[in-house]
Amino acid sequence: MAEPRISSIDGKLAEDFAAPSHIEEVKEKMAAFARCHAEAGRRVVLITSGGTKVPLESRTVRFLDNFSSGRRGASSAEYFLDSGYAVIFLHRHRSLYPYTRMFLTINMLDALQFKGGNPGDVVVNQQVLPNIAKVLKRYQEVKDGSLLLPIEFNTLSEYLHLLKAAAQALSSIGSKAMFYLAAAVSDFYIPTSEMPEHKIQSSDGPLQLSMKMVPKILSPLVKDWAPEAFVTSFKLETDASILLDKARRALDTYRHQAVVANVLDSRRGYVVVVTPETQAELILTEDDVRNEVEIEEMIVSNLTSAHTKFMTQQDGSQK
Ligand code: 9Z3
Repeated sequence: MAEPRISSIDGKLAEDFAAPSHIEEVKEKMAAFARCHAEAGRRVVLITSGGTKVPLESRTVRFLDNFSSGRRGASSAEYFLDSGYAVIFLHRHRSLYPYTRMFLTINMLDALQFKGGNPGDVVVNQQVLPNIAKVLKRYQEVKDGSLLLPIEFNTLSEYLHLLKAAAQALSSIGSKAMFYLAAAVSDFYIPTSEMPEHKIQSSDGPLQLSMKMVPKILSPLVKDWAPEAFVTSFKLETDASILLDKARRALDTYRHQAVVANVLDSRRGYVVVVTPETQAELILTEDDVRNEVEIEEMIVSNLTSAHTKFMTQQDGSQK
C-alpha cells in the first residue's frame, strides 16, 4: 500500500506552529456537522473571516495583526445560509459575526427600556432597533436547524491548524464542500523556537525583527486535504494596477476554482471574481446602496452558481 504523502507544509506546521489543544475535538465536530448536512442533501461552506494575529513574544504583550473587520465573512455567511448552505464560520475572536454584525454600533442599554415605567419589565426599544424582529427570526431559524457552526481563532498558528482540520473534516463530502477563504492571513511569522519568552525590553534598544514566510497553505489544501472541493480564495491589494495579475497568478499556481480580487479602499463596492475561464466584475450601484443591497449577496450568488456547475462536472467525470 502506498504511504500517505506528507507535504513539507505538514512538517512546517508541526514544527513552527503550536496546535490548539482542542484541535481533534473541533475536527470531529466539523466532520460530524459536514456529514450530517451532506446526508440531508445540503452543501457545506467553510468561511474564514477576520485577521490573524502573529505574536512577537511567547507570553504575548505585542503582536502584528492583519486588517479585517470580518464584515465580508459575516455577511457572506448570511447569504450562503439563505442559499441553502450549512456554514462553518472559522473567524477571529470578536470580529463581526452573522446577524449580530448589524447591531455592533448600538449600545445595548440604549436599545432597552422599561415597559410602562415598571423596573421589572424590560423590553426592546423598536426605534433603536427597527429591524430586530426580522433578524431575530432568521437567526433563530438558523440556530434551530443547527445550520451554523462557529469556530474561533486568534493567532496565525490556530488559524492554520484549524483550516487544515476543517479541510480534512470536509474531504468526506467531496464536491459538496466549498471553501471561501476571506480571512486576512499574515504572510510573515516568527517560529516558536525563535520567539523570546518574555516581553521584549525597550532598554535593549530599537527593535529589529526578522520574520519567516508563512507556508502557502492553499497548496496542500487544494492538492491533498480537500482535492474534490470547490475552493475560492481572496486576493487583497492596495495597488489596483497589480490586482488582476496577482489573482490570475494565484489561480495558475494553486489550480483552484476562483479568486475574489479586491482593493482595500473599494472592497465594499467593487470586486472581480476570477476563474480559469472567466472574469466577472461585480459593482454596487448607487441604487443598490440606497436599497441596502450588499456586494456579498452578488459574490455569493456568483459563486453558488459556479459551485453548481462544478458539482455537475465532477459527477459527470466520475461516471
Ligand atoms: C479579503 O480580501 C477580504 O475581502 C477583506 C474583507 C479582508 C478585504 P473586511 O473583513 O475585509 O470586510 O473588513 N481577504 C483576503 C485577504 C488576504 O490575506 N489574502 C491573501 C493575499 O491577498 C491571500 S490568502 O495575498
